[in-house]
Amino acid sequence: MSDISMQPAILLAYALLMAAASLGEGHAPPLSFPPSQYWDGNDGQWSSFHVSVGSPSQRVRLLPGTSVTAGDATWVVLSEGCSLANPGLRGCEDTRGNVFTRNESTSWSTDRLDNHGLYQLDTYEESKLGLTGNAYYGFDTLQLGSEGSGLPNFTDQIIAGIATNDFWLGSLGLSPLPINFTSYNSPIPSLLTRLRNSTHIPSTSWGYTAGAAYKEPPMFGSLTFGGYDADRIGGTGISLPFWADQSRDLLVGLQSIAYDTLGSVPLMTNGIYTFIDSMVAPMWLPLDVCQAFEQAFGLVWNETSELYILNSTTHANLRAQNPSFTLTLGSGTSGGNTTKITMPYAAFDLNMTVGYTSEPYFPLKRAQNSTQYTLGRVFLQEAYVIADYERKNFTVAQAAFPASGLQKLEAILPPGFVFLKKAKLSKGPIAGVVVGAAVIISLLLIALFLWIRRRRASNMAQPAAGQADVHAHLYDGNAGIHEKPAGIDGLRHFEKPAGADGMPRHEMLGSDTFRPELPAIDKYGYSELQVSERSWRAELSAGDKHKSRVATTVYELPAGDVAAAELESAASSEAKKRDKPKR
Ligand SMILES: *[C@@H]1O[C@H](CO)[C@@H](O)[C@H](O)[C@H]1NC(C)=O
Ligand SMILES: *[C@@H]1O[C@H](CO)[C@@H](O)[C@H](O)[C@H]1NC(C)=O
Ligand SMILES: *[C@@H]1O[C@H](CO)[C@@H](O)[C@H](O)[C@H]1NC(C)=O
Ligand SMILES: *[C@@H]1O[C@H](CO)[C@@H](O)[C@H](O)[C@H]1NC(C)=O
Ligand SMILES: *[C@@H]1O[C@H](CO)[C@@H](O)[C@H](O)[C@H]1NC(C)=O
Ligand SMILES: *[C@@H]1O[C@H](CO)[C@@H](O)[C@H](O)[C@H]1NC(C)=O
Ligand SMILES: *[C@@H]1O[C@H](CO)[C@@H](O)[C@H](O)[C@H]1NC(C)=O
Ligand SMILES: *[C@@H]1O[C@H](CO)[C@@H](O)[C@H](O)[C@H]1NC(C)=O
Ligand SMILES: *[C@@H]1O[C@H](CO)[C@@H](O)[C@H](O)[C@H]1NC(C)=O
Ligand SMILES: CC(=O)N[C@H]1CO[C@H](CO)[C@@H](O)[C@@H]1O
Repeated sequence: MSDISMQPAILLAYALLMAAASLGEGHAPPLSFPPSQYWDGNDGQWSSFHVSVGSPSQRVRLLPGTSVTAGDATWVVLSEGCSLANPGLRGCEDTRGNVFTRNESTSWSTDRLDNHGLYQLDTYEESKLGLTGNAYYGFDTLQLGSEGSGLPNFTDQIIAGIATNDFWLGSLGLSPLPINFTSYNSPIPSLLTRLRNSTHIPSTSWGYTAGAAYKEPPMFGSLTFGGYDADRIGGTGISLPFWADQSRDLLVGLQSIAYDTLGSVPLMTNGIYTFIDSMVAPMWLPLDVCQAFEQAFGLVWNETSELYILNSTTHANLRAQNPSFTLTLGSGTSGGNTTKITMPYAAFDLNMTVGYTSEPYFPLKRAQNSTQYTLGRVFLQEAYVIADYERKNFTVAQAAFPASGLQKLEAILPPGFVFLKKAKLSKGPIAGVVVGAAVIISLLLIALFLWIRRRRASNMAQPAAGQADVHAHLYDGNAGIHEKPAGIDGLRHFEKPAGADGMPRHEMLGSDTFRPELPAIDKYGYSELQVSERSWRAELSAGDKHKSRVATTVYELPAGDVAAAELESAASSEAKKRDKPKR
């Protein structure tokens, strides 16, 4: 706090400025980001949002990414995501929400990043689910919506160009966390932070529901920055503080799952903590819960593809039965305040598309352990989530589906803003100013303190341990189902690090709840050629929900041999099998 006491004059100036601003009662209105009106995805039909990147601008369709770690950058699918990851797939670019071609943007820049911007994605949480990838990071102009939409635009926004098939569409990260690269000496603000800092929105917050293609008429997703759309919320829901582990902020107690068939037994009775994450589609639930689903609906778990593919009989039966599911959420795993989210079977009636084949599947996954318990985008079709990063709490409520066009935007004001107005109204003008100034000064002190802490806690990136090629991740199967004949571009090539200096270093977040922990890759290194993402991921996964996370890490990958390709060897295929998680 010593820096603070040294700057009273600056603080006073700020206080006066803020008081003047608040006298005008001026705050930015919430920003409603209209959906693209397209349904996209290979694992369901998801309501995407237009973002225009580069100059001249290239318009892509992205899905909002609520993951606080993976959401620190805007992900766009690169043209390599089709040309190299899915060569010959007709319509690939369109099904991936349009691709971004870096060399066609004059404003694309990787100057301030090492290694032409090739780094590992920040999939800290998603890697626990076996999802990861590399990206070419760079700075470019980013316009929300289409060019000329009047929505905010930013130059020099951090963009991650992906090609991995683990994430079929790009992602509009909603995280307030900055991203830090080893080669770049200051944390790079996220899109949400820049919206807030440029006073486009009143606070660092958002409200989101994924939309529901199965409604009649279909309802697109709803995304609001700096507030929420009250018309898309169906009940009071439940408000919870962020989880202590910063990377699992949207952690909620899932107390039970039941369905409405007469005489049915509940599918889940022992509560768990689950992470809400729109970066993935399915729900990862404990084995016994999955088995209850299997028994109730005739689902068959495929160990190879790790999917519940429905044959035509099972699918027809499910449709005929048309169960309605009720998820009871609470702050804990039992008791306390709860809210119920009901979901029709239609929300789970999705298709998995691989190549040109599309098959109905049930979006449920067997979790290996508690670190994997996740409610994905499927859940967000019927749930509305509001995240307030300034108060560090969030709300989960049943989503509502009003007649199209209706909207009731509510701003979330920064803490203290409302109080200031009240003080001014309820007391005389002089008292108001005095109280206001006192409040402002204490808020500023808190804010400055938090800001300093946050700076200390900023995430950190380090060079990757191994030689890895971006193409290593160009073709990683979605749960193995995209597994490709060996040797086209499926190179997954990790070599041993050149030396101790090649090892990743991780700087921890400044949180006092933090428990230092190094990812397993530090321990094992890349000691062999790896073709399997899965084996590598399994080692990467670290910690459980009770431990804090390693700081958001962006691994730098070495330059060179980008176009290399290698045949998948028999030995490495075996390694893949061997390394599959055991059940
Ligand atoms: C961009 O790169 C691709 C492949 O590397 C090339 O075919 C294309 O002509 C380049 N486009 C421009 C505008 O340089
Ligand atoms: C970008 O935003 C600024 C205001 O923030 C606006 O003046 C400018 O016209 C916008 N540019 C485009 C291309 O929309
Ligand atoms: C916010 O904006 C101010 C100037 O308006 C700038 O000095 C500061 O670095 C910005 N903070 C972030 C996190 O971008
Ligand atoms: C499981 O999935 C794999 C890969 O899609 C497929 O080849 C196999 O036939 C499936 N097994 C069963 C029993 O359906
Ligand atoms: C579909 O799957 C169910 C459940 O495993 C099985 O009983 C049934 O025989 C299968 N039907 C067909 C047509 O394969
Ligand atoms: C339940 O909610 C009410 C108001 O929303 C709150 O006052 C109370 O403390 C909550 N109880 C628990 C156990 O969280
Ligand atoms: C899902 O797959 C089935 C069977 O392949 C197909 O008939 C149906 O049209 C697909 N539905 C969607 C929405 O793609
Ligand atoms: C956060 O907490 C405040 C104070 O308890 C409450 O008024 C607000 O509704 C909560 N916000 C969310 C998004 O849950
Ligand atoms: C949880 O399961 C994953 C996948 O099998 C594994 O990699 C990880 O080490 C496990 N974590 C714990 C804490 O057991
Ligand atoms: C805030 C913060 O941690 N910034 C770090 C970003 O990375 C550079 C290079 O390692 C560090 O010097 C900064 O301290």
